[in-house]
Amino acid sequence: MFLLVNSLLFVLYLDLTFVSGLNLPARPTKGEVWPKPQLQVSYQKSYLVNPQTFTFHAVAENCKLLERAFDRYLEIINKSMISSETYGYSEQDDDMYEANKEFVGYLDSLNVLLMEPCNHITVPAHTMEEHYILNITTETSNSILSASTIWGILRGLETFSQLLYSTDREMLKINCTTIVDYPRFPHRGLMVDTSRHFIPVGKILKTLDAMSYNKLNVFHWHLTDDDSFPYQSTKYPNLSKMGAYTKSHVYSQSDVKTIIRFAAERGIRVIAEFDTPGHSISWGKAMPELLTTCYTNGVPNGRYGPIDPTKNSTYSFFENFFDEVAEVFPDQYLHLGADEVLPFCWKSNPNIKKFMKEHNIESYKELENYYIQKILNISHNLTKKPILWEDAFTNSVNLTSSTTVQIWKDLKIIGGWKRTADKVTKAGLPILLSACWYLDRLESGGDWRKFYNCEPLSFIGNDQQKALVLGGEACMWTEVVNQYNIESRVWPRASAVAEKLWSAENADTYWNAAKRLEEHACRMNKRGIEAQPPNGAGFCI
Ligand code: CP6
Repeated sequence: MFLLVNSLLFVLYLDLTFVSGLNLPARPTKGEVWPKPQLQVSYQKSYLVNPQTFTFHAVAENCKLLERAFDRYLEIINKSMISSETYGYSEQDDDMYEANKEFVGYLDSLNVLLMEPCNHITVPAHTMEEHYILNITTETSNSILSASTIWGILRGLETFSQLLYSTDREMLKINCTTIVDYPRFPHRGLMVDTSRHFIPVGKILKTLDAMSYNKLNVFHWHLTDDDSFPYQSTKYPNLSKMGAYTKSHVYSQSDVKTIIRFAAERGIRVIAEFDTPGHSISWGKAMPELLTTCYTNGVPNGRYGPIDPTKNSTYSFFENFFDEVAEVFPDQYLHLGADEVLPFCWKSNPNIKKFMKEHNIESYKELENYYIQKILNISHNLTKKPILWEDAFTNSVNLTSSTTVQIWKDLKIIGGWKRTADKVTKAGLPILLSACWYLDRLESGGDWRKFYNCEPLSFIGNDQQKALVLGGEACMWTEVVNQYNIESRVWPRASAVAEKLWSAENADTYWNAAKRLEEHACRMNKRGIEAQPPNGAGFCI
């Protein structure tokens, strides 16, 4: 009896810790890399590094992007020192950690070998090459970071900065190691909604910095939605003048340029999303004629619905608008939204009914298709590659393989996201996965586990289908998030997604990852990012 109760209690305890995420405190690692490199061999030998005098040395190609990166990482390395208040916190631990290690001297500089010139490069692209090799050898002058492209060097500098750890008030340490690293997926994104709450430029830049600490490479900017229109258009300035929350809740053209340049310097692409025909009420503040007028009992009721797909003026407007957007946002991809189109307002409007009859359009889904085809044509004519939320595919819009489908729904009763992934890739379309990575849903401590356990290739499908998975994005919708809680809401939870998208499948166990994430969150804190503690009780040094 006693045994039975005891084991029952034990099972219950395990179950509780699992369900509630009340994890045992995880001791942070020292100098482990997040996301985990594809291949790393470490040796029981270490260098001391003096952050005051350490330098990078470009041994081949050099350019502005590389010089700027050196400056950034020297500053980061300077911030990696243990803070003087916590020095001496647990010397015994350090002694144990360092006991078997042989110190082979001082590492004064790192040779950086960039093989391809980068003077002509302004922004990264979907096809960017990010492979790098980092070798911290036992021969002092031979340590080298090499890559064919500037993007690979940026990833390698991040890794190098993470290898440095501190146990001492004056010196950093680095273990001798060999790393060969490259991403599993080319598209590793973070989506931020700046319509439900305006996120100031400074916060966006900080987000981009934190993205680079996690080797994320796409900033998906959900610029507009029903609630506000913060993008200041050159051609149509009234859209933000009337559609933004206030005249200061606006991204000017110069703000946008700043964000794109700042992102590019960190190897991050900026993909703009202008969501239509749903989620577009804010466009109507300046241009009500773009929206469908809703009716009750045959008379306009003062409300507006989705974009009005029946008017020619709608399409000439979007031709002009997207012509501007195509130039302002240099990335080859453009997100056109097309999620959650509600038919009620269309149904109520007699002009829409009349139009549908005249054009033999038999359903509201068909009407939605009619609109989306036209918008896709506009984007194709601007030589942009469109991305749409999955709703367009599910509503059987006729899509060609140049359209990427972003999966965000995970309805278990109809097979969840895996079923959708199978269907969309069977149709030959590239996909991005977001369904398991909704950052706005915050659960109690340790909830990065659910993000970490989501495997993008775990759907049924052949190799050809799996090859269509471009990657994925963590999504930060901002209905209940603003500039004051966005940082701690995103980090380090999005770091879990970053590792799923960069590192090899099954690169690490959850428990080992927990210790590494503990160090990584502290590292982000040291660099000024207000990352929340990922696992439960603990402390940073
Ligand atoms: N806004 C827009 C949203 C969401 C979507 N599009 C959304 C829907 C459901 C959840 C979270 C976010 N807030 N424009 C869907 C892509 Cl659970």
